Amino acid sequence: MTLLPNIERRSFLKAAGLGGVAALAGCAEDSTDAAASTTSAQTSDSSGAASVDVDRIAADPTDVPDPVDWSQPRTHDVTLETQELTAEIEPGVTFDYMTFEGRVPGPMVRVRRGDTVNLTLRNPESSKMPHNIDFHAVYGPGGGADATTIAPGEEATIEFKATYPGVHIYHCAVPNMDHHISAGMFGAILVEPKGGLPEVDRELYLGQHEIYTDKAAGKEGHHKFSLEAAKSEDPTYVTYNGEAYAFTESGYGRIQVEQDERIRVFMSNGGPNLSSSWHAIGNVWDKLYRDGDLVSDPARFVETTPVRPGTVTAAEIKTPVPGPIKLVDHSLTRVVRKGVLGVLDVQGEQRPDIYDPNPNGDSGGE
Ligand SMILES: [Cu+2]
Repeated sequence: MTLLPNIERRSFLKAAGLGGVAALAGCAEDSTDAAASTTSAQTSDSSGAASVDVDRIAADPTDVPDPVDWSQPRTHDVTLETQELTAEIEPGVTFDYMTFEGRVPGPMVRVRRGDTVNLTLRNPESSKMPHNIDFHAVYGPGGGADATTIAPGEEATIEFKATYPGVHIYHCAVPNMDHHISAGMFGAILVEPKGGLPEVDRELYLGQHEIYTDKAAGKEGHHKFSLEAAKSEDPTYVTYNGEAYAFTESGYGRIQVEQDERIRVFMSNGGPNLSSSWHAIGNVWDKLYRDGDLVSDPARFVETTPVRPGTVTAAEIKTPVPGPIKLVDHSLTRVVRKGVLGVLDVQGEQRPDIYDPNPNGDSGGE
């Protein structure tokens, strides 16, 4: 996969005169703000945007641990550090994220049913907030949250056995958990069944969630978390991997895949509030591991599936024809106005027996 470095992304947007999500999405209502902000100076000082700690908060969707290739129970030592980082939701729009390991979603933990996880959560001295972690793959108080609640400068260790299979979410679960999750604190733990998962050509890992801020989408400057917006469940942004339009030509670029692949996508919905109506435009969920259930027979040929907050769903697509496959939440205002769009780019030969965009052959195409 090729991803454009963030610096190219910013340069592209400045060169194109695009200041925000409204302009990118062709949204009329906020275009005044977008236009005004692009004509003002682009420095972060004058726009009110904060200086960023990292150029990129969005995890690479191809960063998935290798499949289980062992057949006896193992113990895994896993350390996760909570990191509070200022980064951009989109160019010119900064936000104070809270993360596991400085990325959204947090790293996938991948184990086999019956394995033991020795988990250390570390909260650095520089943090402002307490954090913890609730694994939905854990039998125990708070899924581990009760024993891992730590102040800045502390760490805590728990050990748990992955007794049941499935792909499950993990998230921060402190009292203000809606804020912490909206700031990025969620991920996935994949507990493979003892027989493993069917082999596929490629696996991808995405995380959808909502960001509730005190400004309109696309308004340049520093956006603060808005409790009012959260209580209304009216997010400013809905994103894959914490950034608006991250995996499109306006962001880090499309995710490059090949023709005739079988691709398994893991999609963790952190929420904190909204159910996703998950759909692949121009494709179908060929196999759907509904709600992350990896033991029942997968559903077949499902067009749109709910992925509720607090759930990781796995689904497989095939790529018989070239062109874009757009992964969306089919609550489409979130796609057009709020950022939740990721595009797979299938490279390959036309297959007119399956799809012919020009059956009369009368266009001036290449
Ligand atoms: Cu937290």
